[in-house]
Amino acid sequence: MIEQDFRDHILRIQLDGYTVLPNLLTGEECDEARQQLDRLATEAECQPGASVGGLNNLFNKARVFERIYQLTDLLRVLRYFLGEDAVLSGAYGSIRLPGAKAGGLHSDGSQTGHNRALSEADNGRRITSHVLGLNVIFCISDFTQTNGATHFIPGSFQYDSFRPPPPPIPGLVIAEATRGSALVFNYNTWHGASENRGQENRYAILSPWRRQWLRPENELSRIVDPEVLERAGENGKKVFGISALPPYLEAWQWDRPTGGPKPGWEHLRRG
Ligand SMILES: O=C(O)CCC(=O)C(=O)O
Repeated sequence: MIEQDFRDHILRIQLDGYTVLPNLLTGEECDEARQQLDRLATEAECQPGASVGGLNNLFNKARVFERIYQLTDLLRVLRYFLGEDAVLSGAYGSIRLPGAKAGGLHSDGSQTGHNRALSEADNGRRITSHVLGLNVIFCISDFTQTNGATHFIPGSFQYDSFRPPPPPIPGLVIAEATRGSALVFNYNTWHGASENRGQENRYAILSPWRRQWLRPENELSRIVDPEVLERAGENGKKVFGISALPPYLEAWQWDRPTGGPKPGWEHLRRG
C-alpha cells in the first residue's frame, strides 16, 4: 500500500469509524475460503441464516484462514491504532442465506470488552476517547446493496452513550466492497449485517482485534493449534496473545515474549 492510501484509510477510520481495504485476499483464496466455510457449516449442521454457529477459531480449521493475520497492509492499519502487540480476539465464519433478516445495530466488546464492564458511576457512558478494538470483516463474497453486506452508522463511535438511540437512526450506510476486501472498523461504530435480499449466500470472515491488555473474546493463546502457531512464526506470539499472558511465576522466572518459564524454570511449566 502506498503511503497516501495508508493515510487515507487511517483518516477514514478516525472520521467515519470504518474503512474498506481492497484486494487483501485473491480470488483463489476467496474460492477456497468459501468451500471451507461450506464444509464447516455442513459438518456443524448450521441453521439457515446462522452466522457463527460452529464456525469458530477458523485458523485451526483450514490453511487459507491463516491468511487473516499474515497481511502486512492490514497489520499496519491495526497496529497503528491498537499498538504493535495488538491481539486477535476471535475468527468466525459467517454465511448469510437469502432471506436472512438484518442483524440489530450494535457495537462490539459487550462480552469481554469495555462495552460490558460498565459501572454505576459510568452513568451509561462508554469509552470513546481511544480506539480499544477494531473488527475486521473479510468479504469472501462481493458485498452489495442487496446481499446482506455490513451496514454502519458513520461517526457513531464518537457517541458516548452505551446504548444506541431507538431506530431508525439516520445516516445508515451499506458498505459495498469487492470480494477479497476487508472492512476495518472501530468496534464502537454501530454496525450489523443488512438483510440479504439477493438470491445467493453472503460469505464473510469476522476477526475482531483488541489492545493487548483487554480480555479477548476467546483466549486464543490456549486455543491455537501448536502447528498453526509454529507456522505463524514470531508474529504469531503477538497475534495470539502469547506475549501478553500474565506470568504465573515470579517476574524474573518468566519469559514474556514466549509466554512461559525462562530456561532453568521449565520444570514449573503448567499445561
Ligand atoms: O456479518 C456482518 O455483516 C456483521 C457482523 C457483526 O455484526 C459483528 O461481527 O459484530
